[in-house]
Amino acid sequence: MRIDMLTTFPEMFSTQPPAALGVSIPGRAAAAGLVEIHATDIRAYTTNRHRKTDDRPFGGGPGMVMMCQPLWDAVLAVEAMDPRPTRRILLTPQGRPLTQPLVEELATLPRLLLIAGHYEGIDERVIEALAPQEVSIGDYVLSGGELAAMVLIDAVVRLLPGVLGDQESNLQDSFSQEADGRRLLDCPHYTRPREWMGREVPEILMSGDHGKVAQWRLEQKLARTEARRPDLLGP
Ligand code: 9D3
Repeated sequence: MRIDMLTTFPEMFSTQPPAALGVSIPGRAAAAGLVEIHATDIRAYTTNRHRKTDDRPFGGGPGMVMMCQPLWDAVLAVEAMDPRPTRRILLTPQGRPLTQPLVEELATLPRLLLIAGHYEGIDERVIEALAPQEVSIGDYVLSGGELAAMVLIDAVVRLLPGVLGDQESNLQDSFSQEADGRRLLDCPHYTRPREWMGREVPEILMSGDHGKVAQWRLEQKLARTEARRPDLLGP
């Protein structure tokens, strides 16, 4: 998969350690060539004397608004760098919430083009013209779309074929599906020692009965989901 990131902070998207996308699973995926992440500075596509990407909002008010021209030209130029069609995605608080089903769909595509704003907003006319899919990562306020884009990249890349080893298989994650398609929170996990500061590991995990262990884990997942995230279980 090729991922293009359009941003005024391209240096945030390094795939070399110790950058966030340069270590752990995304770092390994990049090193193995399973994903190519290209960060493009929107500022490189400015045509004005001061290389400005933003301007004051019509109608007044605080903050600055990203201008149409640099972003439009950057998108068209970056798309022309590779023949594979892009899914255009704008990271914005107004977007559709990112969920595991959306992540799974994005992981099947050959090429993503992610756009992050680091301003109060982006001129609505260039959003209309680009018609990107608008995505949010949740109901809290970030300083810009870059960290949201990194969250999306991390979630997608770990699903690409060949990225996860058997040891890290995603089949049993939080938000992955049970055999019946339900998405549940994960069960508790334990490792050695058997007793730590007076706390014991649940006896059943020591029994060697794999059927009983699987049943206990499912019960734990259900109980936790009901207690912490009843919204996941539906009406
Ligand atoms: C305080 C400014 N807000 C006024 C109502 C608007 C606003 C503009 C830009 C709030 C945040 C941002 C920057 N955030 C993102 O670009 C962003 C984001 C987020 O803040 N939360 C969750 N997902 C995302 S995706 C992009």
